[in-house]
Amino acid sequence: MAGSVPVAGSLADIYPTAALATEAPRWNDLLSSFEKAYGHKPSFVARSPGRVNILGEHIDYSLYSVLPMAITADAIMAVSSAPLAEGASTLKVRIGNVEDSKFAASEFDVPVDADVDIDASKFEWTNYFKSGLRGAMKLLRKKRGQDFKGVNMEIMVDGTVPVGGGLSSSAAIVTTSALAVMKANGVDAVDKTELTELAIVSERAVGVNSGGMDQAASVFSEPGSALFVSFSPRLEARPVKIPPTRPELCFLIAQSFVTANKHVTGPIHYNLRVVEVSFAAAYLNAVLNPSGTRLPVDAGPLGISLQGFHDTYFYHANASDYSAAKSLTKEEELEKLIAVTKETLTQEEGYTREEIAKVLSVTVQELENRFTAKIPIRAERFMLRQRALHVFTEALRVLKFLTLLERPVHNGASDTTRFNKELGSIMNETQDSCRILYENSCPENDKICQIALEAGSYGSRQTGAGWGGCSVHLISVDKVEQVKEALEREYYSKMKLTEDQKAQAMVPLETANFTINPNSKAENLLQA
Ligand code: NG1
Ligand code: MG
Repeated sequence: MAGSVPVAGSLADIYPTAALATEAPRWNDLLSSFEKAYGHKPSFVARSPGRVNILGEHIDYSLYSVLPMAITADAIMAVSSAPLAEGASTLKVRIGNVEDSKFAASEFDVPVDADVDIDASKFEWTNYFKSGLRGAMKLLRKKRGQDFKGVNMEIMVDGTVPVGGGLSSSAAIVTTSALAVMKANGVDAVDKTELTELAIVSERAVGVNSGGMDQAASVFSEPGSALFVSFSPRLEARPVKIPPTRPELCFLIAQSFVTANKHVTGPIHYNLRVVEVSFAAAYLNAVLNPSGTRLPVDAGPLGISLQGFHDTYFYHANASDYSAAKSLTKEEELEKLIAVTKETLTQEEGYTREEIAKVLSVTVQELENRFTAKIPIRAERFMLRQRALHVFTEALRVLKFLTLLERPVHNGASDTTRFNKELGSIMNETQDSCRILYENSCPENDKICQIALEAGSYGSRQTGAGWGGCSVHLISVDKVEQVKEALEREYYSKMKLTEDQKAQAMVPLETANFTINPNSKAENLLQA
């Protein structure tokens, strides 16, 4: 699916009707905060949404396909720009946030002849803008020549995606920032693939070595659809519609209010997983592929991935036993990889650096230079078996889920219930796999899933990076209230929540209208 980012005509092009009553005043607040801060009107507003991941958890950076969808919550930025003074050596950015008590305004200068400097060791909200700026400037220089200098910018931000909640607040801000910088520099049609790729690389500069799911969902999603995103052999996204014959389905998002901060816990959580799956790819390659085989360099954070191992493995299998391997479907390939992983990575207790280095025929120092110098982590043992098994089984679940979701219903109610149960049980398997094999769940989300299932959810799982954040539940519309009441009674009522938190705790997304126009630059919306 190619194309460029559309210019929205009005807020009604962007939000579902039900959201307009709160969005219109919010946009007006943004515009008046801008004027108050800078003394004039902005020239445009850029926007990108958060996302919820339906299926495919922690496999995007192994370059396997995932199934997220955009949500209504988003980041919006009002922007104005001014040309640089003659001979200026820096461009100036002034940036503020509608919630200035939480996100303090700041000003900074960026040398016009160097990359934007980001100190990833300090957690500052403006780093996300800086990373979008840095990526966009790189792209602009590629297009317009290395001496392209950019413009001064004034920016006011408002975000409604909860931070650390697994709904991708970071990608929403990075993508909006990149879009805003492109537009401020006169690019009117931003190519979606370019924007996504630059947002992925930009976000890594903030210190999280993420895959590309969030950025792709933020840029490519279409109203009323989930999105099937593939990363290999190249970034591709296509909308996935739930057949209109199935209006009974609904996804409910529930917050745990456990905040995961990847910037603090990266070395033992997210970034460690990235290193573990890259080790697993190298290890499986060393044992299972002909000696001397090198994995292809790819878009994974460390330049190799389990998908790269996958392709190489079947390439060699095809070469040596053409008839046997040739006809495997994607599903059968994954089944085969699950079996060989169980036979090859037998150590339940994990692997030490020494053990991995030995199999890769390198020294421990060389192993560290290659893998952990770029992504610092803290661990003595690496759980290669568990992590690889999660990735391969999860990749398989995504394919099965997609087939089921798009299958037309033939026999009315009985078919429908059966399909919904099957879809739900795939989500439940994902939750088990995250809890047991990938170890990225948390007791609160396990509890929330259990409560929801007992109250009638078909399938319940933590969504996003995990170790907190939110969960997603597949429910039939007539059971939503029942599930919400159970969660209220058994989870939320036991916490001290603010009114805002209470309002955000549970958000149902009906299939008929579960996404919004995802990524729009809106001009002349001052009257909206
Ligand atoms: P969250 O933390 O939910 O925004 C992260 C990664 C994704 C993906 C998921 C796990 C970032 C920006 N995004 O998402 O790429 O790996 O975890 O499936 O870190
Ligand atoms: Mg994020």
